[in-house]
Amino acid sequence: MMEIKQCRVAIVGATGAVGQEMLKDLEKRDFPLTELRLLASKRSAGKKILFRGAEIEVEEATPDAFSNVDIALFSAGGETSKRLAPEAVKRGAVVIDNSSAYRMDPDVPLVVPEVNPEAVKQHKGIIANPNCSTIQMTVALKPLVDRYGVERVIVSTYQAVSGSGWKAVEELRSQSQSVLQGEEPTLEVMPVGKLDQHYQIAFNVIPQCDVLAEDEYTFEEIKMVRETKKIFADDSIGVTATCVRVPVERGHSESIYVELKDDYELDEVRRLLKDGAGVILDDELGAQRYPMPLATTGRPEVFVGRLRKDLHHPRALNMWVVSDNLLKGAATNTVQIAELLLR
Ligand code: 25A
Ligand code: L14
Repeated sequence: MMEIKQCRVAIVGATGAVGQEMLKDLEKRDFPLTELRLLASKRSAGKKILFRGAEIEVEEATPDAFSNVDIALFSAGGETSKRLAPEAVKRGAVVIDNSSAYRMDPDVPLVVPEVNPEAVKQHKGIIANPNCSTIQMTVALKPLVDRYGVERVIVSTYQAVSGSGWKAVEELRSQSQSVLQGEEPTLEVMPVGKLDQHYQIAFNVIPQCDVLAEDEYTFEEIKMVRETKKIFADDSIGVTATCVRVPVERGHSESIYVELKDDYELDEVRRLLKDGAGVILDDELGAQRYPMPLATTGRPEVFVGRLRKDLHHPRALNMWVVSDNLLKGAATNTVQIAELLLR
């Protein structure tokens, strides 16, 4: 790992749903940068964006835009990362990439700062930010992995549309409006797949996030399986995922069944989660307290509730995990990785 002396930062995809949150996080967390460059496609070049009270002009992301950049935060989709991340590294930058392009590359650390911060040290220029659904699940599992070991995980997700970018958020809003006005909604974005076949997401639920991958699983589901093993550096954790899109703007929810390796007491699990790094336990069903996407929007933590013993398997438990997919699922985790680099 090379040492970073100055801190000139670039955001690639600065005008996007995640890029905008990166900008706000750098501001909120008082990130010690000396210069900030905002990059996007040609379409957005010339746009002006406020940062710490001053206007910064968006530039087209080209290879030479990375000269004199120390850390480049990428969130402009996989194709852009494949094309430009090597160019940034060639020019001396460390890339922290939000796309799925490099996550499973053995030379690229896949990092959740609360779970495997030490992996950052192995980087050769590129560090990958995991998938949003995977990040929040691993933060919630970490205290259980450390104390009991985890044998098996069965997860179903309830994913917000902002995971697919601004276009998807706009689609949910305009479809909702059309339906309420008695008009025919336009179907253009959801689900994001390989076919030109779309379904209404407003007032509906779509059991497909991302494209078909293999063995009848979607790529989003496969990412959860593979990335979880890589982050915990343990191929033996058995993960099964079903990823579902719901008409929510922001905040992914997950129903998680966990089989532990050791016996457990629910009180102890509760204590461990309460003290877990980056976790907020919000769990009192009798008082109708549990995490929900609306309440987690804008917050950087992972929220856990609905903790209960499985009624069949003595070493299993069930929980409900919610987090802001644009923050801990993307922008905040990326900025936290950048903070690790500076330490
Ligand atoms: O390619 P993938 O992997 O399938 O990724 C698809 C989408 O996923 C989002 C991101 O959406 C991406 O487009 N995404 C990526 N990683 C994510 C993550 N970890 C993620 N979502 C959640 N979690 P997005 O729209 O929010 O952000 C896209 C950003 O990338 C910039 N970009 C696109 N192509 C680029 C590029 N930057 C450099 N080079 C390229 N070739 C993009 O910049 C944006 O910042 P932009 O200039 O396209 O500006 C986006 C603005 O313009 C509007 N807009 C979008 N499409 C059009 C448009 N305006 C006119 N015509 C259009 N066709 C948008 O409203 C936005 O404000
Ligand atoms: O792999 O559409 O990081 O919700 C995460 C969000 C892929 C798309 C990733 C979505 C993206 C996914």
